[in-house]
Amino acid sequence: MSKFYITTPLYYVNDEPHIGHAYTTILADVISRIKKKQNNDVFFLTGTDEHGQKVQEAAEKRNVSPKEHVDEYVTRFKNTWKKLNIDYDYFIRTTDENHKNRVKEILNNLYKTGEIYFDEYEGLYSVSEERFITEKEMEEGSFREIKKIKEKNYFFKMSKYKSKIIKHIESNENFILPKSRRNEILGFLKNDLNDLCISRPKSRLSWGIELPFNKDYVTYVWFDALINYISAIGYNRDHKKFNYYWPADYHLMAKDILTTHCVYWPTMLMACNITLPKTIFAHGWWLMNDTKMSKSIGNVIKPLELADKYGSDALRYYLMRNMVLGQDSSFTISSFNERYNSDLANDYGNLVNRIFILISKNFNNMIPTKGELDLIDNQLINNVEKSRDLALSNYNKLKIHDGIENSISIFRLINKFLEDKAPWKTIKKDKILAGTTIYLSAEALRIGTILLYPIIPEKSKLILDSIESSHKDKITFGELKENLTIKIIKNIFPRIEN
Ligand code: ME8
Repeated sequence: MSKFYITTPLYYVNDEPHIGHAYTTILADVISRIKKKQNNDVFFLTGTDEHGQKVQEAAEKRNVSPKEHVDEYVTRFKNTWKKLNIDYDYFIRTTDENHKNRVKEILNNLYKTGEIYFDEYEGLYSVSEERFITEKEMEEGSFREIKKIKEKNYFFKMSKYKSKIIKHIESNENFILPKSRRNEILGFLKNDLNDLCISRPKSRLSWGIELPFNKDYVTYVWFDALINYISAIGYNRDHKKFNYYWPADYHLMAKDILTTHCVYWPTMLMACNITLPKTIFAHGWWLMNDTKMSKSIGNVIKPLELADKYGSDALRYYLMRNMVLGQDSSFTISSFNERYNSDLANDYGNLVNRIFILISKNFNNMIPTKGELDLIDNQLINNVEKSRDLALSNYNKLKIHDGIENSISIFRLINKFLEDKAPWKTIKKDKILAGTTIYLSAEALRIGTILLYPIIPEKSKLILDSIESSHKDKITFGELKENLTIKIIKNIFPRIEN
């Protein structure tokens, strides 16, 4: 058994969870479930980023302490993940005592070894992004509320690691994926790399982790938040656990936070003499009318509303099927309805109904026994096995949308097989022939359903339970028990009527 450690970003606790957050988290959940099925010892981490200016301001506005504010707001993320069947192993909050202590230890060590120094600095500061920006970044225009600030601060010697990080990226093809993002970071590193300001004076911001070597300052939110990936798995506390899970196999995120993860984080790790993560994977954005979905623009779709209306599986399915990993994708209600109706209601749901009705009507709710196989039967088995192998190989390459398509194509094969064999006709003359057709259809349905389990865990469990199977079972033909009395389920994916 090998270990597999996967993480999502720590979402800003102030924001209400939207489709973008849901996408990354569902993707991590799907990958975790796929890896578990392949017998990996998976650790799946998610959580919330709870310090900083915006949290402090939001708490002041609500007239509560920042701690009360985050304790209340974190439940919105936890409830959403519960509703969406996110099976994480640990939920970390940057306000956890353990996390804060690890951050302080790291700061202390880096200060002692001279990796952090004190200096006066005059520069451009983006209040909205809570960080100093370069002249070039200001000219590019994506930063708001820019002020010129002159103050004394602590700096991490990030510039010192410039050639080392370039070398690492160049010699590790899978360190940043997809390739386009890797090129983007290598392009960014062609410019000067500044040292990183890692403190904020308390006169400006008090809601943060206090610097262990100067009580008048708190830690810059990114320097604090990135450390979660190691503090959550026992860094400097549970050495055995840390050495087992680290380095992370996948840090998942969207392309908006590439620089912090591909430059700040690795250089911080280098300064601490810690191995770098294996892969940083940046997926695309969910767009609404060609603009990124984000709270500040106010064009967000709330996942809970969709999940309440159509079920969490329907939402998980749409998000996984409609985004090609790495590319942007547009969210529209009409594409949601279309996808649901064509794949889940028609191809899958109707097939489940059809097979279950055939079994209840003609075989007294029992899976029929199978007789001799003919050419068409063997063709079905071959084609289903081909689709299954393609699905597994695509899942392995993280081409989740292709893996789903291969799995759904199994249901289309079964539908066609049933049309060709018409067991509702043959049953009158040859019960064994019809029974064989129905047995093979139910068995192929079982295989397709197990393949879709990581994407739609709730509905697939209902179907598998009804035939006394489980997602852990083998996906080869011949596993389904003959003469088994099944629980008939009806209308598993009711059509969405517009
Ligand atoms: O950046 N499409 O938190 P955040 C796809 N706290 N994914 C999206 C998305 C969209 N329109 N919008 C958000 C932060 N996401 C920091 C991270 S990590 C140590 C600290 C997802 O709440 C995507 O994963 O802004 C993106 O990278 C993340 O939410 C940003 O979350």
